[in-house]
Amino acid sequence: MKKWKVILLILLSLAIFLGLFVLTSCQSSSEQTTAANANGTTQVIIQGGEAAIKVENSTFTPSDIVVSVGTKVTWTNTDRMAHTVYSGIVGSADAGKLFKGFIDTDKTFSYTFTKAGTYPYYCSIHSETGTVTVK
Ligand SMILES: [Cu+2]
Repeated sequence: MKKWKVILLILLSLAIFLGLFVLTSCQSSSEQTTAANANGTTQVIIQGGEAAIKVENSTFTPSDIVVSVGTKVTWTNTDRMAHTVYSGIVGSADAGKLFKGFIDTDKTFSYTFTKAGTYPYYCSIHSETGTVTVK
């Protein structure tokens, strides 16, 4: 009788442990995946409908993100100075054609990417750069 109770208790705790493990592993895989590139930069893959990029110390963080079509990307400026988010490459003919955002301190700028492609962007004031890859 006693042995039977011990076995039941072990089985029960094992079931709880496995349940928690499955639950936590599911949660971590649904939101975002971070992988290091060969060149040492961090690429963040966002699978949801929204992505956030911070502008701090004149740097876009993360600078390279991969999002799915239809994702709204929001840049938040936490610097004491203003920054801009211009689509394209500095000096190119299509610079600032797709989007052109001015972000003051503690303000945000958002753009929803509706087509697949690679979208480089830059700050027209300090020339920091980033890339949004839409898949
Ligand atoms: Cu800037």
